[in-house]
Amino acid sequence: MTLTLTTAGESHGPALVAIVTGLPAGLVLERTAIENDLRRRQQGYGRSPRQQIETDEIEVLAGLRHGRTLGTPLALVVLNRDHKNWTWGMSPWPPEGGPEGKGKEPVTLPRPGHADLAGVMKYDLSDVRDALERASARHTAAVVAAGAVAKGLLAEIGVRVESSVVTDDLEKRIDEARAERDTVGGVVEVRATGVPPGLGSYATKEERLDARLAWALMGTQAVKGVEIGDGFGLAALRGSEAHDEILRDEGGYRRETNRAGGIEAGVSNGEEIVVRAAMKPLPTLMKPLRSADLETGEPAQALVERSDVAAVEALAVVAEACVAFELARAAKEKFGGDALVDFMAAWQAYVERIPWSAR
Ligand code: EPS
Repeated sequence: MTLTLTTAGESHGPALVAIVTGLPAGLVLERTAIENDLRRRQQGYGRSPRQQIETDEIEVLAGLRHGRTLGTPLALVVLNRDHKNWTWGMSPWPPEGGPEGKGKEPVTLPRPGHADLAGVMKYDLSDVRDALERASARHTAAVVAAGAVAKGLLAEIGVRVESSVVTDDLEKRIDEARAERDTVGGVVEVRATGVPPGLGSYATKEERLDARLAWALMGTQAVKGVEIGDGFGLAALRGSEAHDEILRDEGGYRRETNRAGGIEAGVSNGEEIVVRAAMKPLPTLMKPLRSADLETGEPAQALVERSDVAAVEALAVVAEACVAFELARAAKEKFGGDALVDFMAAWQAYVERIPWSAR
């Protein structure tokens, strides 16, 4: 059984939900580790005042007993504290009483760069809110919760996943953009150590680890580019400069360089996994771009509402979660196991068989 993640939840609805299936039984989950990642995602320079309203915590509804997974679907909930301001506007059922609170006026001014215009056309909507609520990056709280669980499984086999922001001078860029009522993006990097060779496969496109990482990252709000290792830079090099020569010593096979970012032919090669994601500037602008009113068709300025100036530091944490989940999924496919002991035994036997030492 592979790992799967299903999420549900709107930005200002009652809650976000994450259901993870395929976890082996007997994995100890640390509540503090999950909530620590949720906290990290909320921090970062340039975030919106929304983050002062939210204090993301998880509730576990299923799949865990006394801190250990049962091998059954794990259901996690992150409540939206801001929902109390939207109880009429985001009521799942037809609301009782008169319109009150936020979300009572329909949004008809689509923002360039957001889901707004495509969403209303695709789903036959008249209120942009029906599209933007699910498209919102608030969703990434559920992804981070699931990623923290995946990191717990990976830690059992010595895999560590960390992230950072690569873009320089981010605070200065954010300050300047805020002063000009604008937004900025940036680039984040995720590195995973201890990943054994052989995760993913060249056998089919779907199994390729690089394709899976790119899918997971590109499926994250505001990501417009993904590269593995030296990625786009490799295109300018000669083959003799681009590939990582194979050396052999008493520890096994190793490379002196890692331009491939730890993946060759869609398979991990035992080196550090290095992945980058590029985030576009956020589309909700205090200085709005040109748009058209959906009701009248007349030229108008796009919707202006509370938002982040930048969420690049948050994306680093989200990207870390995405990479962790995909690595855990690939590890679960390789080592199997209904119980953690079986997963561990298969991993142990494998790393003893191959000439490789962790890095
Ligand atoms: C988002 C808009 C903002 C962000 C939100 C993503 O939300 P709001 O409209 O409530 O201020 O704060 O991100 C989060 C709430 C979060 O927890 O990351 C958007 O349009 O994508």
